[in-house]
Amino acid sequence: MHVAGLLGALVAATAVTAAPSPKLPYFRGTRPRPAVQNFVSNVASAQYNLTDIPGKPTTKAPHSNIWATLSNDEAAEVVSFLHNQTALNLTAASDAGSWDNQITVIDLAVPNKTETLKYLSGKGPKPPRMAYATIMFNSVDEPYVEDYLVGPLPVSANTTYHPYSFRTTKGTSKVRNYDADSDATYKFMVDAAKTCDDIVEDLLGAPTDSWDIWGIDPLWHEDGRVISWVGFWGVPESVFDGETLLPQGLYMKFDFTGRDPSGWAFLGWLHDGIFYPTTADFRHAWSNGKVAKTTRNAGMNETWIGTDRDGAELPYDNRPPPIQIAPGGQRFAIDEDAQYVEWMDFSFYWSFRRDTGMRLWDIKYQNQTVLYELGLNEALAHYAGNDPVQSGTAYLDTWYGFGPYAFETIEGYDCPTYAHYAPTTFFANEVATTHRKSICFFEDTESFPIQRHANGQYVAATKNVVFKMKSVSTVGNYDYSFVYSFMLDGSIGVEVMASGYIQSAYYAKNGEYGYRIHDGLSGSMHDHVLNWKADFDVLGTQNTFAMHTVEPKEVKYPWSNHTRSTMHLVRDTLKNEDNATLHWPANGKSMYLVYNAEEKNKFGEERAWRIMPSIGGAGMHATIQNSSNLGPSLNFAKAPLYVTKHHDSEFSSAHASNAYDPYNPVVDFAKYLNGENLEQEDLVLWFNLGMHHVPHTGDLGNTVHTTAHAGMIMSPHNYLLRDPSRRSSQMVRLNYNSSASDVVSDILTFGGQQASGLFNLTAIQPDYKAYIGDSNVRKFPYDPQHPYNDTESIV
Ligand SMILES: *[C@@H]1O[C@H](CO)[C@@H](O)[C@H](O)[C@H]1NC(C)=O
Ligand SMILES: *[C@@H]1O[C@H](CO)[C@@H](O)[C@H](O)[C@H]1NC(C)=O
Ligand SMILES: *[C@@H]1O[C@H](CO)[C@@H](O)[C@H](O)[C@H]1NC(C)=O
Ligand SMILES: *[C@@H]1O[C@H](CO)[C@@H](O)[C@H](O)[C@H]1NC(C)=O
Ligand SMILES: *[C@@H]1O[C@H](CO)[C@@H](O)[C@H](O)[C@H]1NC(C)=O
Ligand SMILES: *[C@@H]1O[C@H](CO)[C@@H](O)[C@H](O)[C@H]1NC(C)=O
Ligand SMILES: *[C@@H]1O[C@H](CO)[C@@H](O)[C@H](O)[C@H]1NC(C)=O
Ligand SMILES: *[C@@H]1O[C@H](CO)[C@@H](O)[C@H](O)[C@H]1NC(C)=O
Ligand SMILES: *[C@@H]1O[C@H](CO)[C@@H](O)[C@H](O)[C@H]1NC(C)=O
Ligand SMILES: *[C@@H]1O[C@H](CO)[C@@H](O)[C@H](O)[C@H]1NC(C)=O
Ligand SMILES: *[C@@H]1O[C@H](CO)[C@@H](O)[C@H](O)[C@H]1NC(C)=O
Ligand SMILES: *[C@@H]1O[C@H](CO)[C@@H](O)[C@H](O)[C@H]1NC(C)=O
Ligand SMILES: [Cu+2]
Repeated sequence: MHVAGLLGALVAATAVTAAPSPKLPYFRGTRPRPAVQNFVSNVASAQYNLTDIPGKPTTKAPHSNIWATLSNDEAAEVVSFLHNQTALNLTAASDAGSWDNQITVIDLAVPNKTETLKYLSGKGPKPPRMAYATIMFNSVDEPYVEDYLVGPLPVSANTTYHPYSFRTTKGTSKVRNYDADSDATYKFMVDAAKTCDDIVEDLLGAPTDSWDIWGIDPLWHEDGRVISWVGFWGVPESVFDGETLLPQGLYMKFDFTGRDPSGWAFLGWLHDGIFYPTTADFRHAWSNGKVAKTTRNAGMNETWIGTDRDGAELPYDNRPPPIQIAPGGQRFAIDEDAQYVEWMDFSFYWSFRRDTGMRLWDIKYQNQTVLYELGLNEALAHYAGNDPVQSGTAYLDTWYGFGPYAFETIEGYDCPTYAHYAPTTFFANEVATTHRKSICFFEDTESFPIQRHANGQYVAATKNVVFKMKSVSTVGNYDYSFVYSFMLDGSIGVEVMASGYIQSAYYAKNGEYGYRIHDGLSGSMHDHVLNWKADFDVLGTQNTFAMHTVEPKEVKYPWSNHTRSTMHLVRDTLKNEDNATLHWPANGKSMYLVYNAEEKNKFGEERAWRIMPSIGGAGMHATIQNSSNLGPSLNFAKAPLYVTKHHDSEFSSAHASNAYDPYNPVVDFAKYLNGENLEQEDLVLWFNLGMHHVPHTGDLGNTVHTTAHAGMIMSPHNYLLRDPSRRSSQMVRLNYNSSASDVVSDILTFGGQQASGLFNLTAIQPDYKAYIGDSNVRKFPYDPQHPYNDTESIV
């Protein structure tokens, strides 16, 4: 077989020479080619019997996961410890009213990198387990929220608690809570609305109590007053919670300054662009027929609100589509206890946070750390509109948290049925909540190879097997899917995709801020900006950020008397944080690299990692640079990428409490950019992914992932001496001779296998009866009578 292959190859070369194509480079057709050399070492191959798929590999993490979420016991101890501190005057969360102090969130206070690196290199003790608790101090006239650091854990005589200010730029995590009385303010709004029940019924077709009334977030501050604008929203009567598609175009303004309801005020009605400062004005205009009736945004039960199959069936669509299977079983190893995974040349630890969801730690490639930390910091959805509710809305989603809404994924839809699933737990309001199967890990074979090539004698290709980690958070109306990918060429991908219900505007006079997408509906334009921390440690912590730019140039070469207009490569580095606010260059002309300047490959080039957007040029930073809504809380979102020098105190670009008082943020990201040197320092990259979202009719019923999708990719760049995907066995080379009767003379498989045998698809069908989803296991305080409870909806 082998000898025949060599002969066949020679004949093939001759055959191609006979018919050269003028469009091909010369060597393809005209230059005689050497015989194909089969320089192959076949890897020992295992035979998989598909009725006997091997079990899941496990592994032992090199060290314990010092970033891991608190255990239930740790969290319970923190609650008990804090309740024992009489100075805090805490009320159990389950009994707390709006005038009681209570613990809202408990999470791990992630150990400082400085101490962690000492520990990991064997030069320091294991960092102590520390927790932080966010406490709402509501028993006072000026209610506030503050984080407390509690530790070390487990609780002992050495355990202390004190205000946690270290990771703030404000000098304190204390932040005024202007929304402590939301139950009372809601009643105040409804009472005010009811005074115009007849007008509401006339204009909207149903009286006040048929509608939901809610509005801007965060609360507005105007002339020293706390202002809320609210609108009327339809309440879908079906299972589909498309309330954010049902704004009614009627708005009310309130002053909710202070805690004494006698100091609150109703400030006016707004309808069809006309503001009525008093109810009397509104009633007077209405009685005189001066309040125009505009097209209703109706349809609480209509199919356009829902997402069920609708319309004529598509051709052949009653046949099952292709699905993914894993005939060889799981090809990666997990240490469940340590939350640690190994796939091919990669390994990393994961953790989960109430504010930001899943997070990756100590991502190693070929046994070398590449990223110390990789994870989301904040997600912004900044709206605009002709009406005060859309114009007044700018969500900072960590306030709601990505953790609480990371519900169970759907097998066969979010993740293949063969995925490995992990649960997640968060601690809020003194309850530990676990969502099973809320993170999935799986390999995915892309429909295109990672490599291929052909000539007249052979064709070769390598399967593009990608390892993915995914979780989905449904934060109210929107569903965010987060995916981390690891590839055979060493690339690491970060992606976010959005779906779910848009938040929309009433159509009238909103044409400048969105498209009219239904009878009475405008898609409300908004920017999504999601900020990630990528703490690179490329071959050590001393790193430099370089920009290698392709630039046009006029060159006069010594070998020519004529100047040529050509291009060349310009190498530059970031000197300091004063110019570390970066944009992705027009026409992709710059390569952004992170390397240790001391670590060059044998050709003298720095062993770098490159970072670049991979998917979705739909928007990488906020359009609004000076937001009236958010002030400095938007500072992380002004540019696509920032580089800073690492500090333990600069833990995140945002803080979940910023939304309480955006103009006085606990963390103001701009303060991280203070001129520090960036050459051969421990660098942190902060990048944004996002979308300028101007919803169109295709966003009904839900936004689709196709275009609501953005990604970043980080790839080795001169880091190795050649493409590492050559190590994969999942490749094929066919030597062939198109003029021979037996065309393919050699099939080289390198130990890779075509799966063979019978695969039982019935056995891998998801059991949807077992889905728990948003119902979840609550553990502390554990109520055996009610093991499952719904997470409170935020809409
Ligand atoms: C595959 O495994 C099944 C169950 O272990 C066994 O009955 C069958 O003989 C095996 N087939 C082959 C081809 O090894
Ligand atoms: C809190 O006080 C109670 C009663 O003194 C004690 O039983 C409990 O152990 C204390 N909790 C902690 C975490 O110290
Ligand atoms: C403690 O909180 C309660 C409300 O839970 C409040 O009535 C009381 O005044 C507070 N005590 C102190 C000393 O602040
Ligand atoms: C990190 O270091 C700071 C400064 O030494 C210290 O105050 C803090 O307790 C450390 N740990 C955490 C979790 O912040
Ligand atoms: C408390 O701290 C001291 C000094 O660091 C240490 O010797 C002791 O073992 C600690 N006690 C406990 C219970 O952790
Ligand atoms: C809407 O649908 C729900 C559930 O399907 C039904 O109970 C309700 O009566 C419907 N309302 C209208 C107005 O059709
Ligand atoms: C990584 O370390 C493991 C265990 O020490 C070793 O077996 C393996 O060869 C190393 N891999 C590389 C790429 O250096
Ligand atoms: C450039 O021009 C000079 C003068 O005409 C000539 O002598 C020389 O050979 C030329 N050089 C090249 C590289 O063509
Ligand atoms: C960055 O700033 C330094 C001086 O602070 C300057 O020398 C350098 O050219 C700047 N680089 C860029 C890319 O702006
Ligand atoms: C930002 O906007 C405010 C009004 O919201 C304005 O007073 C201020 O001058 C603006 N600042 C800049 C730098 O544009
Ligand atoms: C396929 O799997 C189903 C469900 O596990 C099982 O009932 C059935 O017997 C299997 N069929 C074969 C041929 O093994
Ligand atoms: C769970 O829901 C039940 C009602 O179904 C309620 O009585 C109970 O207090 C809830 N438990 C928790 C921990 O929220
Ligand atoms: Cu959107």
